[in-house]
Amino acid sequence: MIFNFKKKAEEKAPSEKQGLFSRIKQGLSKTRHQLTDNLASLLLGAKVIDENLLEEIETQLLMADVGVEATQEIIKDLTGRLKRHELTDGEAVFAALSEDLVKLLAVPQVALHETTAKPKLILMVGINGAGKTTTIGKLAKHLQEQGKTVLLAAGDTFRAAAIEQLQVWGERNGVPVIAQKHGADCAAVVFDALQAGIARGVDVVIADTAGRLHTQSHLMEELKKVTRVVKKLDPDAPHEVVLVLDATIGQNALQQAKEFKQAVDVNSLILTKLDGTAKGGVVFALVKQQGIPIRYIGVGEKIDDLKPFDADMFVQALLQHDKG
Ligand SMILES: Nc1nc2c(ncn2[C@@H]2O[C@H](COP(=O)(O)OP(=O)(O)O)[C@@H](O)[C@H]2O)c(=O)[nH]1
Ligand SMILES: [Mg+2]
Repeated sequence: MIFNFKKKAEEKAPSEKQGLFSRIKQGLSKTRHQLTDNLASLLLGAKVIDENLLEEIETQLLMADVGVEATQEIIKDLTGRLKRHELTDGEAVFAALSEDLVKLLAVPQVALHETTAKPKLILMVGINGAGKTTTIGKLAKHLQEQGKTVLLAAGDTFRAAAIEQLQVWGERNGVPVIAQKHGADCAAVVFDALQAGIARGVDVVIADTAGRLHTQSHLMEELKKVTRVVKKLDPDAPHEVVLVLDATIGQNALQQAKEFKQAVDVNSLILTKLDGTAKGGVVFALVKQQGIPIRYIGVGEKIDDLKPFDADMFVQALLQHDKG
């Protein structure tokens, strides 16, 4: 009963929102088992709410990869509440924690396609295997469902298979894919695609790029070149640079984000593979460190497994204890 304090998203929700909620909840099950089940037994068993209990909460947050900075911020707030005698029971602690977690995620959540630019150019960056190409396939479908026309650019010219992989997603979604040969200049491919997008009047052009390590400076230079070249067609392009990060790497995602941000002007994040990890707390660490919004999260390999990120819903899905 204790953890039923807040079911806003579910109660208010029309069935579509409820479906989204349960899918996110399901996708977060590993992290939830790690974090929420442990918190639940801690708080349900707590006879007194004191600093020792807060220390145990701290450990649980760190173990779920919430990160040192974000965890300290939460514990500082809880300590303050404890001193003000606001934390009278486990339920109050849980409610406060939930509030703090939502607050951590409170950076402006601008819709991906909110710009008036047409086409809007979205550049997907990230290391190999992060989930860029798959995410593009999913995002294309999501945008189409919202009535947007989409065109894809096979900008990962480094690996031959990557071009084919994107073409498969293009076919699956019935959207055109602009591609050149394996080894072609990525900037040229993206330029062509944006030009085609302008000529065809499409709403969104999504460009794939080669996976690179942040230590590979030539690849980082190539990325900068892409962002320079497209400005010849639209001085505001790329309108969004999305860094795709694999959630299963936990805290290592922080360093990756830092390095990418040094090379290009990353302005949003997509976190993939949350379904495959107990380290989903990295969401909080990333937003705290980067101060940029998470747009979407990946909760599976299928085309419908990309979900818009909503801080409130995410925290509720994470903290909802099944035995409630
Ligand atoms: N479980 C799971 N797998 C994912 C998710 N997103 C991507 N993948 C898988 O991660 C692998 C690498 O994806 P890919 O798009 O090729 O990565 P890229 O190298 O960055 O383009 C593939 O096997 C995808 O199916 C996700 O949200 N959940
Ligand atoms: Mg790829």
